[in-house]
Amino acid sequence: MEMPLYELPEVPDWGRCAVMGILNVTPDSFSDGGRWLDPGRAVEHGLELAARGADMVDVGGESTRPGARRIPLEEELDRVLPVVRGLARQGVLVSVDTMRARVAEAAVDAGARIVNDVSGGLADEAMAKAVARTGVPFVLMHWRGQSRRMDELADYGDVVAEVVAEVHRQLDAVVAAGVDPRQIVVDPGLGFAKGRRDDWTLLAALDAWAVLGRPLLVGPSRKRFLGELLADPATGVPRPARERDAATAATAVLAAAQGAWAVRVHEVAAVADAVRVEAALRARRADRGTPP
Ligand code: PMM
Repeated sequence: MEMPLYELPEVPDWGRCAVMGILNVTPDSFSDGGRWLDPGRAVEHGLELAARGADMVDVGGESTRPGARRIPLEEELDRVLPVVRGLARQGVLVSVDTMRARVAEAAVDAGARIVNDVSGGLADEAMAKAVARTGVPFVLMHWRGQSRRMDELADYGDVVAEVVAEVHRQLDAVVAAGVDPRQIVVDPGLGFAKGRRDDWTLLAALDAWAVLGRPLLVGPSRKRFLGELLADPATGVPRPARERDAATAATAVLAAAQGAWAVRVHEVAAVADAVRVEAALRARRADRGTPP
C-alpha cells in the first residue's frame, strides 16, 4: 500500500462529543442555500463557526437535499477550494463534504484534513483509493442512492440492523481498497433514504453502532424529522428549517449521551455549550461509578 501523504491516520479526539460546523457553499441547500456562495463571505462564516465553538468546519459545494441533482465537477471544485484554502490557512480544521474523489484530493491538497462522503465511497469508485492515499480521516455515511431518488429507497424491515449491516459492507469495501480502518468514522445518514420514523428509530439506538468499533458522527441539523415533530398544530405545516436549531441542539445532546464522536450542525454556539454539559455530567457519573 502507498504511504499516506499526511500523518493523521487516526481520528482526532476531543475527550467529548465534537462539533462539526456546516458550511454549504451552494445555491440550494435546504436551510442555508445561497447564503455563502461568495468565497469571501463563506470563509468569514467558517471563521465565525470556529469562533463560536466548532471543532471542525465541513465545507460542501454540492447540495444533497432530497431531489437535488448533481453539479459538474469543475463547479464543485470552484466552489469548495478557495473556501477550504482560506479556512485551512487560518488554522481551522477543515472537512470537505464531497462524493467525488477528485474534489476530496484537491481539497486535501488545499488544506482539508477530513473527507466527509455522504455516499460512503459508493458514488465514486475512485474515492476509497484517494482517501487511502491522503491518509486523512474519512466519514463514511450510510447511503442507498443519489438524492434525486433517495426518498423512494427508504424501505426497511429492521432499520437499525439493516443500516448498520449496509455500513459494515461499505466499510469492508473501502478497507479492501486500502483505507486504514483507523481512518474511518461512520454515520447513520439521518434523512438520506430514511423516513421520519426511521430517523427516530436510528437516533433511539445509537448504541447499535458499537459493533463496528468506529467513532460515530450524527447529522440531525434542521432535518425534516425535526420540522415534522414541531409542525404547527393548527395547520400541520412543518416548522421552517431555520427555526429548528433548539431541537437540533437537544438532539445533539442526546446523541452525545449515547457516545457520538461528533455532531454536524448549522448553528454551533448552543451545541458547543451543550456537548460540554453532557461531558461534565458524564465525568461526574464516572467519578461516582454510575453507569453512563
Ligand atoms: N447531511 C447533509 C450533508 N452532509 N454529511 C454527513 N456526514 N452526515 C449528514 O447527516 C449530512 C452530511 C445534509 O444536510 P445539509 O444540506 O444541511 O448540509
